[in-house]
Amino acid sequence: MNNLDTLIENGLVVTENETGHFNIGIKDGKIAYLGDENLNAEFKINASDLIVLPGGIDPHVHVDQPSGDDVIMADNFQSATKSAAAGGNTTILPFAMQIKGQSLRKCVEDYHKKAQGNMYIDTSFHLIISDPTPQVLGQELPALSKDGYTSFKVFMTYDDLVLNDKELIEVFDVAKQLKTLVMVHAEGYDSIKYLSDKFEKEGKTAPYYHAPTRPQIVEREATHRAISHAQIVDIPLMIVHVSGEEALNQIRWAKDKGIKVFSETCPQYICLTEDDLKGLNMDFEGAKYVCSPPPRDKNSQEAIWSGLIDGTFEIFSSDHCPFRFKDKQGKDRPGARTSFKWVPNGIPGVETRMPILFSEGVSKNKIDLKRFVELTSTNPAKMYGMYPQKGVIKVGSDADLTFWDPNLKKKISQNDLHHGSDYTPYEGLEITGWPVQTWLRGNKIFDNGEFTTANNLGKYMSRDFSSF
Ligand code: DUC
Ligand code: ZN
Ligand code: ZN
Repeated sequence: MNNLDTLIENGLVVTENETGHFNIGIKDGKIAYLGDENLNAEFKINASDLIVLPGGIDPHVHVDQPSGDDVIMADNFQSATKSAAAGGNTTILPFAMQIKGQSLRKCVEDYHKKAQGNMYIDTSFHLIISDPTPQVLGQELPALSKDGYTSFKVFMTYDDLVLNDKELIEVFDVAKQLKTLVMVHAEGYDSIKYLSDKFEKEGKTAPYYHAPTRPQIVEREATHRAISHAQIVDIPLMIVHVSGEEALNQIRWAKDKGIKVFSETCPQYICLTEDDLKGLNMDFEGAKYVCSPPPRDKNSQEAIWSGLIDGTFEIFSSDHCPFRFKDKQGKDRPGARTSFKWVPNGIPGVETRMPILFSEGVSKNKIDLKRFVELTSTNPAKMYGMYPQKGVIKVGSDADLTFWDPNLKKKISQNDLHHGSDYTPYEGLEITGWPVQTWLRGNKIFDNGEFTTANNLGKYMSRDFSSF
């Protein structure tokens, strides 16, 4: 073999088939060797105290997404990908969100303009379909799927995004023809509307009331409805950001029947509860935790863990959707202090997703390293058509690697994070096990708190179809 560029020696490595101490050889940005030989290389790195895993793939993040007239998302592509890299990720999948009336192609072009030259790590877009016109369904989606946009999200709630049942079924039908994967935001519009109006009339307007106006039953009903529509059309479905036991039970029910339903959950559903939305004393502090679906209770956290442990969930994503807290164009937008309805929905989390699952899951012996890798990297790669280029340490794959120090203990602190938000909902959470280096296609991009490459090494990836 020609000289390797780099040999990473003796780390504890999770490969496709086993977990053990191996040497990883890198040549031209790809993994060129995996084994125990001591080959020649320009650079040799001793990783014997570290765990070396495939770079994280966060398949559910929102970046620079229009969020209403007077609201600005806290991250652009530069800050989001920087923050993601520091959190051990080498690929993110943000959404290109269609605004009603807009051509999907134009929407995608706009996001490319924002991302181009501003990516620390690799990036690929899902589409959000808010306006399934005959032109979108008949021409734009087929053309975009050919160009590698092979997944899209639809919403069952929000005034500007909601699709009715007929529209959902029509989109599902097109997905079937194109073999693309549909992601569903499952919360029922009409029940949320009824409950929010009722709570507002009763003067219950603090940020906390975001949670009881979107209770688990609202998510459970929509999850069941989406699954039923998918069953009628006969397509696989991805239920995103599952928050609690009730929706999870619908997914288990469907899987037991042999219906192809996949699902993801997120850090907020194992670390936060709806009590966090109460803030200090039912005050505006609770807005820091407003996201949809909202965090639930301790029982639901346990249920979510059971799904992470037993394999029900395929993916652990962040649903990073950052707004600044002390900002009139963020959580504190006009009207937000008069009703929970106006508080922007979403919390930051791309940098803390993997440390949280490592610490709460691996360090506390709830899941092993193999399952950690599946949930945070391999399954996202397979689900969204990037495997085996991404998501695995294997000869021929991109040399996207994260080095973990399993013994490093540190509390999560806003001061240490790189996102554009001015707070983290996980402030003070003690973490055991941090990513200390991130490598993108053979380049060390992050090393113990320092960024070691330029901010434009990331590439846009067009994707294959899901191989799940
Ligand atoms: N859905 C998301 O996926 N992210 C943030 C807000 C929302 O409703
Ligand atoms: Zn959503
Ligand atoms: Zn989201």
